[in-house]
Amino acid sequence: MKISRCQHQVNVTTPNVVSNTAQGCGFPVSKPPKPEPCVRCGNLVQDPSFEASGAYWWFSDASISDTSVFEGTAVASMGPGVSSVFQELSLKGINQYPLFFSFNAFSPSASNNNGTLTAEVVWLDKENQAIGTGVRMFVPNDRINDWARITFFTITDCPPAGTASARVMFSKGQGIENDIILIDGVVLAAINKPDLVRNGDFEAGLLGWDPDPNTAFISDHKLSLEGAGHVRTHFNGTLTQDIPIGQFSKMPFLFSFAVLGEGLVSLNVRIEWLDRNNNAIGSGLSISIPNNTLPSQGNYLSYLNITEPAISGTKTARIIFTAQVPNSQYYLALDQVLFAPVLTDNLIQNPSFEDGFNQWVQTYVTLVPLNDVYEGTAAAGIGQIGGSLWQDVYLKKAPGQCYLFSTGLGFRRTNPEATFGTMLMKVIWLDRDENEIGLGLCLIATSDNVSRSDHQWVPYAGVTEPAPPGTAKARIQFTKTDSTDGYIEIDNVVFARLI
Ligand SMILES: [Ca+2]
Ligand SMILES: [Ca+2]
Ligand SMILES: [Ca+2]
Repeated sequence: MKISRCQHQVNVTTPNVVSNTAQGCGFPVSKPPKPEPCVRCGNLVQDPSFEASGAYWWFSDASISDTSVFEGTAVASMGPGVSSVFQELSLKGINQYPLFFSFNAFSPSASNNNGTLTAEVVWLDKENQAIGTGVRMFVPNDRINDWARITFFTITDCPPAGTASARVMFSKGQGIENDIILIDGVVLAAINKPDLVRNGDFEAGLLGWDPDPNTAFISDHKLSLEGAGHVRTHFNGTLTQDIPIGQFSKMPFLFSFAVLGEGLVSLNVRIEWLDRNNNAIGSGLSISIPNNTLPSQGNYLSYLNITEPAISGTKTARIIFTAQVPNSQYYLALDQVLFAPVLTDNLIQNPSFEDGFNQWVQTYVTLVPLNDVYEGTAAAGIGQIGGSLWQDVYLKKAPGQCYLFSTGLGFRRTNPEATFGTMLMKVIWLDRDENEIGLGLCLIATSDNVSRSDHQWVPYAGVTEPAPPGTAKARIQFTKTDSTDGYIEIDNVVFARLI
């Protein structure tokens, strides 16, 4: 592990950070901090992709499998029946910051009843006693299936004083038939602030949310991604929440949600900045999901974005979901909305290929202008001969800092026997002369992407190691091998600092 500038300073800065966070979990009372937070910032999970034969994980009725791998060459396979997989990890240097938590789940089994899944982070003191729960997600038993992979995103609360380590644990309930749940790509990394959304998981009905008209977006309990509640609409309409962010003015925000659509439904999502009189004074984010994307997904699809920084004078952020549901036989459902302050906006230029390949460099990549892209009107596609795509991103004061990387990958086949090849996604550190000085992250999306649909989007996410001394830029690079009748598309690329 490289010694970073930040790690040298941990002991020096810890008292300040703790006093900042002592009042309500890092919410400053007056001015927002302009932190150079000196926090252990990379992925805290050891062997996050189960590539080391489970050496760092405890398995009960689980094993390492090579079928339907999400990332790398191996996955944790839970079941049949009751199973648990967990790891205890040190939180040294986390300084009571909350944690961003992500993982992917899928089932290779045709069973529609693979058992329930809980995913939790438990705070442990130095005697290894549980002293609190950071997050506990419940996934209903018919949610994880062989239709589509689901990438989950959530944020814990702040570890209480005295927290020394954390237990990250997945627990699967009894299903029927050959019930299996695969887990892969686990990310647990410090984030600047907790989630600010009220009732973002819709477990308390529509508390905190404003549907318009009020027949749109009703509370529902039959199709949840997480927990036992979500919202669903069979009509055109909007769903809005206003979030006071006066104390976080000029900060960007991580924004995430998951959406399920049946039929030719589309969704537009905006974040607007409002002043003290509730007048809109700017836009932080606008994304659109075209009407062929969700029906081919066959399950919830999650999105992860970073807003522009809130503009001066912003007191409130307004989240606005606008659903287009042209036929009441169709529906659109939402669950698991997150909105949390982070340190930078999205550092990728033209992240969604809405301006073609402007800012990107590519070899054998085609622009895909279809109405089933992940976001907007276009994606970048790499086909049968393979290809590569990259962008160099300027970084400010990078040494010692870590960055969140995420993207949607679309697996499109024109033949049931198609292979997709392998997509490598790398973050490479560059010095000011563009010499390559280190590898920050490498994610491997494999060809073994068994799903029932001919086109499906799968979100990938990872957190880099700390950038080494001399880092001035990062190259965000995608490379795909050749394949037969299978294409992998790229859309909605994110690279930003969480802490
Ligand atoms: Ca793996
Ligand atoms: Ca829910
Ligand atoms: Ca796009």
